[in-house]
Amino acid sequence: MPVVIPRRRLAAVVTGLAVALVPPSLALSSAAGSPATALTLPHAATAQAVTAAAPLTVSQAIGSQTGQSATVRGHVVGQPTATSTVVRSGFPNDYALAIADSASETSTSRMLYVQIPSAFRSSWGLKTNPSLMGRQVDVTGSLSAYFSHPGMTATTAFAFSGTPTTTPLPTTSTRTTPVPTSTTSPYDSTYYASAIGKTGSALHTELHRIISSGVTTLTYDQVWTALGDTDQDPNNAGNVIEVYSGRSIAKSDNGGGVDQWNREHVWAKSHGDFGTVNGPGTDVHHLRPEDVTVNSTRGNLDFDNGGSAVAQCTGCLSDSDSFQPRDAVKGDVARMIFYMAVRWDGGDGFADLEPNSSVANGTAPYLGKLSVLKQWNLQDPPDAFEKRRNQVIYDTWQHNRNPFIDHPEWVTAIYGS
Ligand SMILES: [Ca+2]
Ligand SMILES: [Ca+2]
Repeated sequence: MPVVIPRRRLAAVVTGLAVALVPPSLALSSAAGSPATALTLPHAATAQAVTAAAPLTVSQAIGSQTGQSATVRGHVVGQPTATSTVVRSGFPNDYALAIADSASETSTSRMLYVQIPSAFRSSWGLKTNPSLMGRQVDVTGSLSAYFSHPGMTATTAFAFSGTPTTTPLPTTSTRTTPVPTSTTSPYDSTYYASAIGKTGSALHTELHRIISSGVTTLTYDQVWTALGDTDQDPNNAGNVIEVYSGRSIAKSDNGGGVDQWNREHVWAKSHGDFGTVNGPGTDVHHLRPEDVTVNSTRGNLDFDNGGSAVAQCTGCLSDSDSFQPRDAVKGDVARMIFYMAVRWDGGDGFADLEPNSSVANGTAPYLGKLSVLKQWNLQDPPDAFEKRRNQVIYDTWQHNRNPFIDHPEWVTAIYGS
């Protein structure tokens, strides 16, 4: 099973007063129950980096996107939600900060986008802590792009400037309890009970077992009716919402004609060549209504950022080897791909589907681009429409769930950050 198991980073770097703690969703390992005192260095951090006396300015950090670890000092100026969008109020979640050398900066070109790993979100996320706006902070992590913008990823420490770079533990329990705590689901004690506490390939294997048990497999004809239910327009019960284009269209206006909607396979069915026989090709978790023409433009392209505008699909881009959906469904697309990878593991007459780093997969049972899909999962968390869809599929149609809608952090737990 070609699962990429994140390198274990059960790491707490303790150098004098400096403490850098990786998020618990990454820190958990098969060594469940072992104390989190095994000291190893995070992948890109060095003792020098976390104790460095002179932090970089934001301007220097923007000009030094080398992947190296560094500490950067800047003022919190908002939350990035897309490459060129930083919100300054009404923060949607705790996933990212934008920092700048000036507390009054409004140009995103002079901002650094800082990823907030799950363990730090309750203390350093703007939705929970809007009073952070304007504060000067020191952040330590890898100088590399985030939201396709100069950034810092795999952040290992946050501190107010002028204080020791000691980061309070997000919660006292996360160091020793082998359970990701950033998301809870009503199904944790039932449907997911046997998966809780697992990471990496063990989590992949257990989720595969869970979501492949007791499943009702639809026929391709039944998918029409199912999509009318799962993707119903919340404002018009006679319509569905097309996934990429976002257009509301009559449920009855389906078929193969221009401007009708049809059944889009988000995991393109040629990638693994599963067709539309009962199985991956009729798994409604990744089937969505889409405009016939837009569906044709997407074709079997892998997913990636960039390209030119797509007709009839506002916010969508495509080029010769990839397709990018509108911002509002980037996470939905990513979580559908991760669902398919865990649901379909071979041994049942179908290929073992997995995401990879390519945008030239053709008919291989892979779909890219993994790094971008992971980014989309973070930047577009599940909303009410996506959650309702998962519930309707579980209650009415297939009786299995997409674990990554219930626990988006499980993408990181299985596929790394
Ligand atoms: Ca979404
Ligand atoms: Ca698989």
